[in-house]
Amino acid sequence: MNGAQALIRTLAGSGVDVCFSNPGTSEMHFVAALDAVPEMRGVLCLFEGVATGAADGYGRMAGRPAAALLHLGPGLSNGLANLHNARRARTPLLAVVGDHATHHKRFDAPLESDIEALAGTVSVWVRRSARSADVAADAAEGVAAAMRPPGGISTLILPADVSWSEGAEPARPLPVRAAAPVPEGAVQSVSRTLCSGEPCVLLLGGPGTRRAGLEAASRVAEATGARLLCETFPARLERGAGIPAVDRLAYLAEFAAGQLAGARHLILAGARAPVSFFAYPGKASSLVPADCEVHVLAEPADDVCGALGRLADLAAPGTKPLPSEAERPALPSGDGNLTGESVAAAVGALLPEGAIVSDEANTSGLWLPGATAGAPPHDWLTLTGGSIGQGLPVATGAAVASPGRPVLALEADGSAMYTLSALWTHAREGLDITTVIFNNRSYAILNMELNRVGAEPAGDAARNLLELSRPDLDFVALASGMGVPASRASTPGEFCAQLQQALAEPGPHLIEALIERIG
Ligand SMILES: Cc1ncc(C[n+]2csc(CCOP(=O)(O)OP(=O)(O)O)c2C)c(N)n1
Ligand SMILES: [Mg+2]
Repeated sequence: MNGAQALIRTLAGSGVDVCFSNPGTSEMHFVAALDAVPEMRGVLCLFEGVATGAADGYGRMAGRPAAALLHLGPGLSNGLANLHNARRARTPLLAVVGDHATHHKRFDAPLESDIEALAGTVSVWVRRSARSADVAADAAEGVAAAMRPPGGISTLILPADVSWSEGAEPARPLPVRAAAPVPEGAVQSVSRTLCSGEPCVLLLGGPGTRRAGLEAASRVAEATGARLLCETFPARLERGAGIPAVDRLAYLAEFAAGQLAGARHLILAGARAPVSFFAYPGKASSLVPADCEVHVLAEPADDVCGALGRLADLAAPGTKPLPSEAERPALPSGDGNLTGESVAAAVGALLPEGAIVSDEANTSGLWLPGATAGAPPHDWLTLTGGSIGQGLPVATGAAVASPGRPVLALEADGSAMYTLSALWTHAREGLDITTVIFNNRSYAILNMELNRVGAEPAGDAARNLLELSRPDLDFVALASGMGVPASRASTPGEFCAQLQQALAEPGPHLIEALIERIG
């Protein structure tokens, strides 16, 4: 068996059975080996940022890594922005980066580059396999490292000769370390703080935004009066009717300050102490109020939900969680102008049970949390690292990980364009993804930020860098050209009819919602 075959068999045996791929010459033996190992599903992505974002979406939903197959340093570089988002999401993910054959490297051929340096910026584990006899054991170690709580990116660098040389055999999966339990003293200390009568905020992050964490946290909030919040961009937030609701910490620092105002104690459960997204002249970077003490109940790598459960048993014995009520907005109608608000109402009215929402709606998404709070239970995946171009790839991977669950990609126009070729993979794989493009023909948020950073008011030259017009983007044509059936809506009535139809039919659809920008 050659190295590539042993590698793929090892991955499949370790539960890594999907590989989002954009291969090149140095990965040809890996590609050829896919026919020998049918347990591995290769999914072609037309840009590496789609492959890495898809592996992120897959890992968030499956709780185990997908592989992303990338071509040397340049392929990895194209994938780095969404690996950055995956790192922030703490997604288990295995990047397999092909490289030149070992003896070829010293010739400094055109694609030669420092792959270790590039991988190091996002990875918890990096290994260059030296021999085909080692590659399977290396892969097993990489998978275990990616799975180690809190989860992260492992990068396996695979020289072409390691792939093609014989003498390899598969390796067994390695055991994965469980999340560390939080010491009893820490749980007791936080419980005393919560029961002190002083104003407390409990900030959830990481695994704490899953149902078990939310239910325990809700009990604590009910019993002690603590305010409940979660991080601004959770990797995976379970929400909807029957699940306790939690507000996300606001993106805008001035709103976040309002949410945290008056807190004497900030208790972190899988979240980090909140900071402003950007610096603004004369404003603080830390969002922790001046006289507020920070307590860590659980680090992201700890057993966050276990700690919250034990905390609830101490601070809230006998108290039940407070679930969200089932409640949907009325289906908007009529032929007025479509707005972010009416799109949100339609999504809230129609969101199917078990849906997975990949949310990169940006400014147009302001009304989405409110409109969907009482919809049937669903998962909400957000832009964890702030690097736009994540939404369509994450939807891809979430759909591959969760057959039978409808996926809704709520996508701003500017962000969509970074990784639009994900649509082709939606069509190629027949994925049940409905993409809604919020087309406000603008980098709207940057119009807002221009004022907030105290820059000069926008002149024509500045506006020229913030408006997505001249020419207008035609998302119906773009989607159709990649095999995704598409339509355009400019009124609430049109949008509702199109969304109903898209959700009713299996397979990918795209709706271009023409809306005004806010702000
Ligand atoms: C990789 C990356 N490049 C650039 C940016 C800076 N950026 C933040 S928001 C934004 C424009 C967003 O426009 P759009 O997606 O249309 O959302 P809107 O603001 O219109 O709601 C840009 C370019 C970023 N966050 N990430
Ligand atoms: Mg926009």
